Amino acid sequence: MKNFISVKDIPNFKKALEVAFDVKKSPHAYSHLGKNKTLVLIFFNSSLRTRLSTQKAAMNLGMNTMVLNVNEDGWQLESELGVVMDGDKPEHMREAIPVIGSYCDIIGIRSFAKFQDKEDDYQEKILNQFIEYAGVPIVSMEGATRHPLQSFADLLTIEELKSKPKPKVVLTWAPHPRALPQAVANSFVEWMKETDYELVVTHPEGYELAPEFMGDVKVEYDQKKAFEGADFIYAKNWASYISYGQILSKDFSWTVDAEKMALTNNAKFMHCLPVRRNVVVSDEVIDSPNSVVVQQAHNREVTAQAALKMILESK
Ligand code: SN0
Repeated sequence: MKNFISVKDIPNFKKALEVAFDVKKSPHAYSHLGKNKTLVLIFFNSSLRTRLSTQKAAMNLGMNTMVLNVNEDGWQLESELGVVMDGDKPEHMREAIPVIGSYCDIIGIRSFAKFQDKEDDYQEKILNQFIEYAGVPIVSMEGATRHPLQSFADLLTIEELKSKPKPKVVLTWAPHPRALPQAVANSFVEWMKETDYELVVTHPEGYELAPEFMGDVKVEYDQKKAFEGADFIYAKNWASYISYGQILSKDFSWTVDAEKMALTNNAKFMHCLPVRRNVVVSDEVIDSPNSVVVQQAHNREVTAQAALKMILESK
């Protein structure tokens, strides 16, 4: 595997899952694979799980890691080509990226949707500049449109917990005080489409995800109907794609609560975290034994290690 940006980068989906199970069983079996190799993690946005799990994954493989929080510690980077740089950004990505690449063997990069320009976000302008100029493999730690490390962990979690070959998996929109990217939801749909699961997406009207991700995935606008018989409930807020970046609703009737969970087939509750309690999900649900958010977060380490291992092995 050269880069890890989307599910399409994985040469073999089934094999990738086997790698993840193997890494989970024996996290230290490949501690020489990354010897004398360095992973640089570049953050343009906040992180807790991604930073720690990816670093830990690299350490399990014997890699060295360096982390740069661009907005706090680095120079502000210009990304537009051809601009007169007389403003507040002292350095251009055109130099910064190959410089970073010269210090390491793999780069992880987090750069959320900016919600200024739909095309810029959906063309993954920042990630693609890294792919073009770094000279080393690039791992997305959440780009503008996808969060593949999250989706890989979501997949592993469902595989570990499913009690039938084709579970009903429901992705539900939930309210939120801020406009959040579509990346987690897009990516989840993209990965679930590679499985045999029954996938249903539910959200209020106006929150339709991009057609390039949804394809013919079933949308059920009635959240309660969507929940009926579900084996997994995956909650996530996202801002509107159609009215790009806007909050069209903060309707608390979409919060995942115990009453709605009672409609399911004793479903597991999933969320990528961080989660706003009693906005996205009630305390009662996230504190219940059916909540698997911590296992899901732990699997971030496992699948980051699987992804890094696949890259190191093909270098
Ligand atoms: C990010 C998102 O894409 O939704 C990262 C999720 C892994 N989430 C947030 O930025 C949440 C921030 C908030 O204010 O709750």
